[in-house]
Amino acid sequence: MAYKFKSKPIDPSEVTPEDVYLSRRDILKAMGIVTASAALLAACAPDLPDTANSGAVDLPAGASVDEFGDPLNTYEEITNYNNYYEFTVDKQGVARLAADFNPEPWSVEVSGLVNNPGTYTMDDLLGKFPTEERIYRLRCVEAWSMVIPWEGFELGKLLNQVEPTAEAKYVRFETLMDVDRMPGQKQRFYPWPYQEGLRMDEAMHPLTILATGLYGKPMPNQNGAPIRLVVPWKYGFKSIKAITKIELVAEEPETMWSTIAPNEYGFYANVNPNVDHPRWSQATERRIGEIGRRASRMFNGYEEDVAYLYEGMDLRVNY
Ligand SMILES: Nc1nc2c(c(=O)[nH]1)N[C@H]1C(S)=C(S)[C@@H](COP(=O)(O)O)O[C@H]1N2
Ligand SMILES: [Mo]
Repeated sequence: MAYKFKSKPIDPSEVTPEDVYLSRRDILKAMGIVTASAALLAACAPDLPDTANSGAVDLPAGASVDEFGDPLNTYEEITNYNNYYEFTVDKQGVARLAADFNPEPWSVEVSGLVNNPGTYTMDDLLGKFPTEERIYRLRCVEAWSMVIPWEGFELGKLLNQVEPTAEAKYVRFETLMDVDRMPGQKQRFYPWPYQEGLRMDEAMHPLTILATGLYGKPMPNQNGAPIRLVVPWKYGFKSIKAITKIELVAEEPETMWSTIAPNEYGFYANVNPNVDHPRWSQATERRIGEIGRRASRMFNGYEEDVAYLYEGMDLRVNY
């Protein structure tokens, strides 16, 4: 793998509260992650303590490349080629159809197996959880990809706040259900509302964010305003948009795409160039804005950060 964050020794005091969910051995592994996150964070957080990015890959402030040196997609590309079936299945038509969607007021209900359930307005969330820039690759299961500078905060911070109980093993997410505002929901074929899920350790992983903007601006409607999930090592469909509900549950939740076609879209949906979709190869992808195709990377290039989550699992079975 070409991808390697030059990790530096890290003071255990810098390890964030996800250690609550990790064994001591996992914490050691997680240090690489913390460093990786710090490197991404460094792109936009001039007020970070000096220790946060020394020795790590440094992306200069306002970086216009990802950690592989690949350029960011333009704002125009990111906002005019979208998957958002609540509006239309036409990727180049989402922007126009979503233009009048009003994402205010908005609140997110966090419930289920937690000690502190709550309903958070966007002001609550943005007040409690300062956002930072994360430059991530987004790789759609349809084999196209982009590099996107998201603004967001770690989902784990919100989950820590609601205190999942010991029974909570998965997190379930739901998109707004409102046929009047989301005309695509008139298509009865789809089992609305869109829903998705993560295993608890995936949800707590520091790369997993709730994104509220991109390119330093509030989230455009077509990208999932006002708040959407971004899980960069998984196929894009896991990154559910316009979230209104987050529920902590004991069993693996149903997801919209695995309900529609369980043999094609599994629960895990980790980017994996070695496991083809039943109808096409996943070995390569088309980066929007480029001619030709490029090789797809294991876990979308985040292998060193996340492979430990799947140790001992057969990724062909758990696709
Ligand atoms: N609610 C909802 N979330 C969704 C989708 C959708 O149709 N509805 N499409 C998914 C798919 S398939 C992809 S590839 C990404 C695309 O995100 P983007 O349009 O911001 O690039 O959103 C995901 N999240
Ligand atoms: Mo996708």
